[in-house]
Parts: sequence; C-alpha cells; structure tokens
Amino acid sequence: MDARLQQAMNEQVREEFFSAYLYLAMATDMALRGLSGFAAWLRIQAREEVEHAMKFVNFLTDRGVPVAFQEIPAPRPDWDSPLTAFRKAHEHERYISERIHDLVRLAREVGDLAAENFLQWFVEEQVEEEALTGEVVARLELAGDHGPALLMLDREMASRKD
Ligand code: OFO
Repeated sequence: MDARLQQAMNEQVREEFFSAYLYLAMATDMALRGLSGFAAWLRIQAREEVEHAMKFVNFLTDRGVPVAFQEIPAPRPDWDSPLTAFRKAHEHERYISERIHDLVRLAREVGDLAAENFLQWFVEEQVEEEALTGEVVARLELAGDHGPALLMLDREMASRKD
C-alpha cells in the first residue's frame, strides 16, 4: 500500500478510537447529570466508534500493513449540557466526514481501488452520523431550558437499540 495512504489510514484508527473516547466521556457526564437516556445513546455511539476503528485495523492487517497505534488524546470530561455535548458531536462528525473524504481522494490519487471501495462504507456511514447528531441538536434547541421537554427527549434517547 502507498506509504501516504498507510499513514493516513493509521491516523484514522486513532481518530475512530478518539471518537469512542469522546462519546464515552460525554456518556459518563450525562449519566452524572441524571440524563440516563442521553448516556445510553452515547454509550452505544462509543461502541460503534470502536467498531469503526476495528474496520480500519482489520483492513490494514488484511492488506499486510502494520498498524502503528498512536496515542489517543484525552477528551474534555465536562460538557455543561446535552446541547453543548451534541453540538460538539455534530461538529466532530463533520470533521470525520472531511477526513474520510480526504482518504477517498488519496486512495483515488494513488490508484488503490480496494481502499477506495473499503472507504465507501464510511462515506455512507458519515451521512447517517451527521444526520443523527444534527437531529439531536435540533431537538435540544427546541427543548431549550424547558426541563420537562428535556426529560421527554432523554426518555426517547433511551430507546436507541444500536
Ligand atoms: Fe462517528 O463515525 Fe466514526 O468516527
């Protein structure tokens, strides 16, 4: 595999694990605020991010590329409110989409068809991830400081299955 693509994919392993860290930090903070539905939603999200990281790890391994595990930065531990957390989550997903698109462009540039094909799953997944987090932000904005609306939303968030 092209050296630049190898490096970029290795960096993406770190980004995906960081995403898991980020959502886990948000989940624990929401749990401490008594918002167990938001916490449950975010824990599921964190698990998904580990799966994303594993897809990259397995792809690199299948291609005979050593995985250079990098340090994962510590996420911010305190999020003030679900709205602050989910605005960050939405911004983060947009950032991840950009990174995935850069990876696709690089795979195309170096003519790595297998990598380009592998990355298509992530291109689609990011559309969903941005939509999901964006919808939660919109609902939280509607709820504003209205406690009962927030609690209703918290109950809805608890119904996420995967
Ligand atoms: Fe949230 O999709 Fe991976 O990082």
